[in-house]
Amino acid sequence: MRLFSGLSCLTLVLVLGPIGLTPLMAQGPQAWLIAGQDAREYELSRDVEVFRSGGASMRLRARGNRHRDDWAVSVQMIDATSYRDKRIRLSGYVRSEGVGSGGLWLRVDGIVDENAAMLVMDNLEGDRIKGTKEWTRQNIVVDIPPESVTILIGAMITGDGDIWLDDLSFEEVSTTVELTASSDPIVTNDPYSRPPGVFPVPTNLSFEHPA
Ligand SMILES: [Ca+2]
Repeated sequence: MRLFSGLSCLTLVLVLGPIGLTPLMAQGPQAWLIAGQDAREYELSRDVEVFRSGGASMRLRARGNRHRDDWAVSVQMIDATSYRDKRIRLSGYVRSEGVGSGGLWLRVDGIVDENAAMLVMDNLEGDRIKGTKEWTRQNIVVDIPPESVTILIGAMITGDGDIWLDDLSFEEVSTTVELTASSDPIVTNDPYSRPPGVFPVPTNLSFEHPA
């Protein structure tokens, strides 16, 4: 277990709102929500003009000129039960225009000593897309601990600009595939309560379905 030192404000704030992730505002593609302390400064939508495949992608856009340290995430919550003790790879394609930074993120929440805990977190810090960039593949590989209850996946944006996400995949991989983050639990003082809106399996990963 570790303290908050060295963690980004993103991690800290998500921990403070363990799984509630308020406010959750349904604006985007089916099964996707926007969250984060600055969520109102951003807009989540399904974009039918810019996409990598099919006829739509997911877009996160800053409303006006944002501060460099503002951020928001898109999120889908998945039941972790069937993924426990497995190595999972989340991959997808990210495109950006004038963005502070952006990229995939993944977090695994669960129960430790009957309290809510963040078990694994990877937001590709240091490896995010910046500025303007065409479709770029990103990967997150983590082991899903046995205490896991929910897996949260999505894209994050900081500062100004737009990012798009398309063609996500979420799959079990061999343990020979290198991890991008390891389990480093942060346990809260709050009892775990299961959030609403958890999907049994990853849903609408190509963003073809509108809300
Ligand atoms: Ca698509």
